[in-house]
Amino acid sequence: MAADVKLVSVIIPAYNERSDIEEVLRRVLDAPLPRGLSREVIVVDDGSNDGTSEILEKCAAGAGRTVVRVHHSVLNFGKGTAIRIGIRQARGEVIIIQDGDLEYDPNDYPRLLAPILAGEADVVYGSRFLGDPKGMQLPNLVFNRSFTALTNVLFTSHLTDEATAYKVFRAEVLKGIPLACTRFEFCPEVTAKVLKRGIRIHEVPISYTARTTRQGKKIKWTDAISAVATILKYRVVD
Ligand SMILES: Nc1nc2c(ncn2[C@@H]2O[C@H](COP(=O)(O)OP(=O)(O)OP(=O)(O)O)[C@@H](O)[C@H]2O)c(=O)[nH]1
Ligand SMILES: [Mg+2]
Repeated sequence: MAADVKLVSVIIPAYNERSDIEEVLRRVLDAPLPRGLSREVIVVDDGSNDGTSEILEKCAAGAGRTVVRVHHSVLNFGKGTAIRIGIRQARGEVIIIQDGDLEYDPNDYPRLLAPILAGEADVVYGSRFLGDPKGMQLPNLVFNRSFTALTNVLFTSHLTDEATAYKVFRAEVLKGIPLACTRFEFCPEVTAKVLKRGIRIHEVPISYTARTTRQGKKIKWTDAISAVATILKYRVVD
């Protein structure tokens, strides 16, 4: 049965994204949405100290009819904390997690939303590997592939891209899953908890153009260790 969706909440965690955040917001506000849907945008600026906060205030004020709410944290608490703050504030029936950089393309929203609108899925991941990922560094590629394989073995799933940032949920489902993540463990924690609840993750192909650490990528090899520890932990505990 088709889902009754009117409002899509786009949650953007952002930390020191001075060079990209204005363009990200523009693309999010301009992105096509299926007929009848409107959007709200919740940016969680996590103690940025590079001018991101000021840019966000200017953009929010000039956003026109779309609601853009900016939450400023005093300190840097991490991407996972920022997403949890965004989830609490979201009022839409569907939640899209949108990174605050230009690696992912908001033009993919209709494709990401389609399975939920058709009533075929509660959770949709945008798979970079079903699309044509550009510029992904070899260590990231190897980790993403291996980590997805590990997830599939642990949870008897058939994912092609667990660590994608484009994760879309029916809000009711996501709000019903208690999360404890603070930094980059959002992805493995939410994946484990969704799969453990017997909820199928539907994947659709997306486009992706990676950025490098010099261009602002913050995830580090230590986050890979943390991801493995997190997925193993939530295989065992709830
Ligand atoms: N609020 C908040 N956002 C963060 C933090 N660290 C990273 N981010 C945001 O999270 C997003 C992803 O960070 P990246 O450094 O690009 O890492 P990535 O490889 O794309 O990471 P994932 O897609 O999360 O696996 C970007 O929008 C960052 O601004 C943080 O400490 N707080
Ligand atoms: Mg990124």
